[in-house]
Amino acid sequence: PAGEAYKAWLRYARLDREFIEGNGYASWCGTVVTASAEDAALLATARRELAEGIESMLGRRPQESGNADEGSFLLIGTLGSAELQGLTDAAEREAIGDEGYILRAFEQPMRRFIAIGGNTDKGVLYGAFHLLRLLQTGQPIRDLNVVDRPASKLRMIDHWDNMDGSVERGYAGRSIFFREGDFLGDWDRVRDYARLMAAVGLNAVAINNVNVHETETRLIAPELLPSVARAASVFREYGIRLYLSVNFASPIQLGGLTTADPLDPRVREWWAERTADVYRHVPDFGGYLVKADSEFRPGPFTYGRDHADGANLLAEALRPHGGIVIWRCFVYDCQQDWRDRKTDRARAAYDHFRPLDGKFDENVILQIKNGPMDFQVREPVSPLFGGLQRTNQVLELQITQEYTGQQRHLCYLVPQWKEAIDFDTYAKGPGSTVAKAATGELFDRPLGGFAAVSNIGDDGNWTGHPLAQANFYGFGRLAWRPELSAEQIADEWVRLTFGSDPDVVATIGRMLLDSWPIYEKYTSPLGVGWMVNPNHHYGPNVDGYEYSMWGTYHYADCHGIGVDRTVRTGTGYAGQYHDAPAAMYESAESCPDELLLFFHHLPYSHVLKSGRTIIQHIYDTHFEGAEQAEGLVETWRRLSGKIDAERYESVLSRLEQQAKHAAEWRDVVNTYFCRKSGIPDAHGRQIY
Ligand code: GCW
Repeated sequence: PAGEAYKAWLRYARLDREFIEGNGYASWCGTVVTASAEDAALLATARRELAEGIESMLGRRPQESGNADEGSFLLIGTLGSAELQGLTDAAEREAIGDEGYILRAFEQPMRRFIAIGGNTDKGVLYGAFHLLRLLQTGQPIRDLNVVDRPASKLRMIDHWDNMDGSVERGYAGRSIFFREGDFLGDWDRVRDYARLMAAVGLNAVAINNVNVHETETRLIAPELLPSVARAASVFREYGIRLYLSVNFASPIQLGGLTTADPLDPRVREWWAERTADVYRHVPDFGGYLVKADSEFRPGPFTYGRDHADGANLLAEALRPHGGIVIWRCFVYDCQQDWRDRKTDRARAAYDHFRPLDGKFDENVILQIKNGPMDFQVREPVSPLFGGLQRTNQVLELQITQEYTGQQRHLCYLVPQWKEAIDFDTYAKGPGSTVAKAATGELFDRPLGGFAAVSNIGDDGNWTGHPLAQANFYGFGRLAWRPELSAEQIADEWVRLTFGSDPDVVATIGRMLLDSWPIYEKYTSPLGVGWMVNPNHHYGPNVDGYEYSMWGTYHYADCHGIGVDRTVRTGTGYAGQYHDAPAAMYESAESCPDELLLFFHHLPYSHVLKSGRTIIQHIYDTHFEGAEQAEGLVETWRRLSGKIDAERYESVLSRLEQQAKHAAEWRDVVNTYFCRKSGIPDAHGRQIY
């Protein structure tokens, strides 16, 4: 594919000539000098990226050789090299760690240069992308002085790609990795993807679905490992480590054993041998990602063992090679009885994993979804963050828009993620945010970070909806620096993707920031989830999950709606939080409106903090949300002529679909609650 949308945030559009001169870009960027004792692999990548990016923006390819003694140039290299050694001090070298960098302008008598230095070549690569981003967004570079490092070690993308080429919950075409049971072999596309990842600081990728089916089980078998190695080598060029999702029952399905019992010596030996073979092919292999005892996937429960036994089995096999196990906490009873009001799916992750805190090996990380249910439009934060103190953890987010409009609706998710990341667990008193728990800072854990389910596929624009690229970009930036605001990220992304015309920047920025609230309004009121069609999860269906066994109820009847999750009269879920948030959620008075029905079952006439009743809130937000969805179409139309036709039309047609579909949501939800409650709309609007 070609075209503007394919280039995403690496568009490197030509900058205005006057601007280039005014900012001195050309004089700094005429030459790239690479300094390093050994020409480490990622330095070559960094040099190539700088040369190509600069050529595209400035119209002239920089020279890639030259010395660092005189003239003006970019100087890239490791801080240990002769050329960069004197430019920084021990404190800074320490501060940037093994993935960070310094980016600094020097004006000296014989020479002026911008140094991009890291302790490692990987740091240099991230520094190069940082400089390119500054140029692309038109920032001054004359007095550059940046000292930066990522907040966390693991910044990972999980693909739910199957080897037949399909993508579970994928809304942007087919897999870029697989087709018909084998690797697709389009390594150029994979490389383009690796560039996009590295440019936002991501350093890990799991290429296959956590639901590991028969063919995918063989990814660790001898016949597929050469292709795995090929994929790994492409990602390696960009500092990204490859991981595989594995099937817990592999010893049986692949190894011909009669058991996969984690404590059985033959099973341990099998994993040790298979894993050693994986490392023979991929020496820097990242490790295994595992979904076990969840939604019919095999796991340690079959053998009466627990999740620590299961995870530690794989940890033992990976440890000699420096690999890690990422073990998912998405474990719950998916065949529950609605009459049983004590079983609450929201409780499940905490109930399963909290008692195991401290039992996991050092190279195990527990991967916890942001909310206790499953990537709904609005959920509270999983209480497992703050519940675990002696276990490595990683926050799992969903970039692919399974429940948030499936990339047909606009829904910029960064504000939602920010709420999760900034949530205060109170695990060590005030200030114990999820960000600190996930990075490992809170309890001084050796490993941690952020993972998210990819929203990309082989569509020409990667993400189906061109504006959905902002979510992928935003995840990478947040994983690098969780303190960034949703506004900053939106602004940066729009400039990189559409240029710096102030009208374009302001308009698209506003559209992005408004989009999650709009989506929430016409879909899910007050923390109610799951009002979607079963299986594919697209479109309104208020009782779609009400009468099945997945534990996803809202209990709406003619009197009221919501799930009582209080300690006093409900499932007790609210008590899984530490004191302050537990007390806030326990009482309907202090529970924030947007989560009220997640924690409480209340009559339709209950008055919210906003002053409206629940039923009136449902009507008002649905009318308002559908109207605002229409407003997005109008807003976008005003940008006609300012955006290339391909992207303009593609966004427009999706916004039009969204507006129609939002009206359907409005009508289905409003009429359902109007008939259930028998209470009319206070404003007498037409309800179908
Ligand atoms: O959100 C649900 C999805 C499943 C997914 C599962 C999970 C990969 O509907 O498609 O399976 O979560 O996270 O394991």
